[in-house]
Amino acid sequence: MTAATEQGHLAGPLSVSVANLCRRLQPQVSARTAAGFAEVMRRLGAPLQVAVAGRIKSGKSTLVNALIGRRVAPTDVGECTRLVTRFQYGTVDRIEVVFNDGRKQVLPFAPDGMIPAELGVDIAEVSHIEAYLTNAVLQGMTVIDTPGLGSLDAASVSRTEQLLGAAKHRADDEDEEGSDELDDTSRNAVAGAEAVLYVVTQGIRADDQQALAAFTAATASREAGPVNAIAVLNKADTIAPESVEGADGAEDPVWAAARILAEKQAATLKPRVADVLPVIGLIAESAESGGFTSADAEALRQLSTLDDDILDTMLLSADIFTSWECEVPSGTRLRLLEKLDLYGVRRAVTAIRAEPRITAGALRRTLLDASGLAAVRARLNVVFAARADGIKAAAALASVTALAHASGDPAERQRVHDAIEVLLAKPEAHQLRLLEALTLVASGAVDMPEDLVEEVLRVGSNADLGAQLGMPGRPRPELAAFALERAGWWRSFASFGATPAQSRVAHVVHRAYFLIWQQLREN
Ligand SMILES: Nc1nc2c(ncn2[C@@H]2O[C@H](COP(=O)(O)OP(=O)(O)OP(=O)(O)O)[C@@H](O)[C@H]2O)c(=O)[nH]1
Ligand SMILES: [Mg+2]
Repeated sequence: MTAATEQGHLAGPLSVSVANLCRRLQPQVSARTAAGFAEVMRRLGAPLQVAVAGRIKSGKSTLVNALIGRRVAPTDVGECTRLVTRFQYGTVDRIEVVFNDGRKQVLPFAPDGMIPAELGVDIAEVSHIEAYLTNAVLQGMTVIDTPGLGSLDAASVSRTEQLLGAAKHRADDEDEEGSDELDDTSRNAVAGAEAVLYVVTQGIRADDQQALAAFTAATASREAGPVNAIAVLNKADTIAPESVEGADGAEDPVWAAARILAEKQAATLKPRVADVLPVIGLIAESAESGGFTSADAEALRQLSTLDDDILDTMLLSADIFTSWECEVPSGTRLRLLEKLDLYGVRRAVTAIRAEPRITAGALRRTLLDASGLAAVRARLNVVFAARADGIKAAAALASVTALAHASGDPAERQRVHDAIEVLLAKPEAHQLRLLEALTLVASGAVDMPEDLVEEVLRVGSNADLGAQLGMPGRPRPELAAFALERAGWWRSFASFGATPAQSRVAHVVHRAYFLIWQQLREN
């Protein structure tokens, strides 16, 4: 493999520098470390690796399907829910089962287009599944579905923990002489996810916190958090509004309750995540993946003609909804429940009553809007896509450090350490400090006025210079003048009027503006 193909599409200048560092050091380190570096370079060129994690049955796979826009991950049952599955972009749809010994076996998708529920292989020997899809979303990120944490099955928990970087490194690393295969430590170091979409439901438990902590400690070279973790409160539709103070009486009490709960949970999960977004994964999946059909719309239209009282009674519980005597066949009603659940059915009926001639397509869009998926997508873009360079580079540097550490050769460790020091002094490495500042500000560890928080978050994205300055599409001279002005403002804020903690952040932001100004002047 040549350096050029290894580099693929690197996320930005910092990733390029880290890849160059790996390539330069490769001939100077042991064969085993060099193999690890090759893996780090390969991953730097790949899209951001986003793990969808959370407790068992929290709706992870459902959300994965909604994000990809295709029902491809099995939900509810089947042995695949106990395996890590990586959904990534490929030019041909295919499934590869990867075994613990490195062997691979190609499998076809099931007739319904999903990963088969049963693989027909010994699952104890399976490391994970690679699923390749020709899907535009996956060009921007690899989505990793994980088995539920807190499940009864120890093997699937350990698979997820390994992915999230929580697996304990083997203490008694017996050396396999002369082997240039990756040992467990190295494999863990390079295999971890770079960002996590954390799925919680109504109750947050201690192991939720632990999993997030383990992830943040393992993925970034420094203490990370809200920079590479997003949390969603899934199954928002199942929250009983009367159980949440302040939700009753709102126009949509269920969403009001979800918002209040999500805010409370954000306080609990701080500073691991900046905030928690409510979402209804099930409705999002049905609306986005073609699950919601015109036959469903027709059945809902029929239901909407029922008397209010009758419908209210039917919607009290799933049992009543399916067993009630009514024109719509009970099998059809069961199908509606599986796709939308009670809240979705009610939402759809309300939409039809408000606009009786609504088309099936418009109804689908209404349901999609009601699911909250758009906000999750938008946040993924801001938080992950725009910061991919910094996030990927930080993860790669953490891996490089771990690899050097695991080599057991002090000279090698020193060489790698020195190279990293040189890299950290370069202008593009300023992004790492900026990510750190973002973490402090977004998590509330450093208090800032709301408008300054927003500005820090904006500058900390690397979407494009105009967007970073909050003036997309403006001419360069105008952008340059603004960057210079803000650089000056943050410098004086750092010197006067700021607390010591604010001042440290302000220096970083000042330098960020200064670097943007330099870039604008150069070309
Ligand atoms: N009402 C409702 N049900 C949901 C929602 N999201 C998922 N579900 C249901 O919850 C069940 C579990 O969903 P999965 O997506 O399989 O959950 P998971 O976290 O992947 O489960 P494991 O992989 O087994 O840990 C399924 O029956 C889904 O239909 C939601 O937003 N609302
Ligand atoms: Mg699952």
